[in-house]
Amino acid sequence: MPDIEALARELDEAVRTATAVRQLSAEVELTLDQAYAVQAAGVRLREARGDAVVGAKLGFTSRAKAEQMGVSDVIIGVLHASMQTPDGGRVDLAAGVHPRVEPEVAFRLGAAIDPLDDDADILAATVAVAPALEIIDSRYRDFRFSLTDVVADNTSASSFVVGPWRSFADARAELDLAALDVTLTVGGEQVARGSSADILGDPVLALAAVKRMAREHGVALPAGSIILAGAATAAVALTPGASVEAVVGGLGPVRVTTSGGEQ
Ligand code: 0L1
Ligand code: MG
Repeated sequence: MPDIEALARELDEAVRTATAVRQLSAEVELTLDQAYAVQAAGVRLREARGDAVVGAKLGFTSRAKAEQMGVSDVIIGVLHASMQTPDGGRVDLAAGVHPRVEPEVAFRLGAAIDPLDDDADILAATVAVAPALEIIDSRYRDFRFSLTDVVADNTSASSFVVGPWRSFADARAELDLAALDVTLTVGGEQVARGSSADILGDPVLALAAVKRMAREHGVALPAGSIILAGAATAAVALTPGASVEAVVGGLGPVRVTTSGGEQ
């Protein structure tokens, strides 16, 4: 039986010291449920340090990424207060191992959702939508991991930036959220281009997926939760001193600059 708490401490230490570790799966065979138990234990360690849960994120939402990983379902991770950087703010790459950035769509819940309650309507509880950047940072050497490794590592969650929020109801009425152009620019150069359709075919579908995954894996969705729906392009490695901008058509831009760190 794997020592869930010890594995969580090992990954937590890797986060706090920005040090790459070997894949857990090289030494311990974890089931998917055990990998989520490691993730949950890591969340408790952060909470014990006063780092509140502020939302959830999905990974493997693009068909290409899911096929690459040989998986048929999304994965869920937890967002903490310390991970959020303000729009236009700065991310210190020295705080990570080998950070990469991806353009996303974010949603905000106006009310808490109990994932165990069949009647809890996550679509109705969603009040806002925004462009977002997620900085992922696998704690495993060379960014190589198995499905259970990445789940245990809180789906590589590292930091995130949310652009201007707008009313979800207005955005749905005025835009086709399933067909927004997405561009990612680093240092003024476009490095990736995609569509919101690359997020599960429609990023709005991420809301139901988050509720289902939260139910299956014991993730909380408190009022005000920020939901990162998933990446619209492949992730791009970050270097220090870069200005990064994602534009999600109709929702507008979101920006961050990087400092510190080495690749
Ligand atoms: O947020 C994501 O899409 C990443 C999920 C974890 C896989 C990775 O680190 O690439
Ligand atoms: Mg992501």
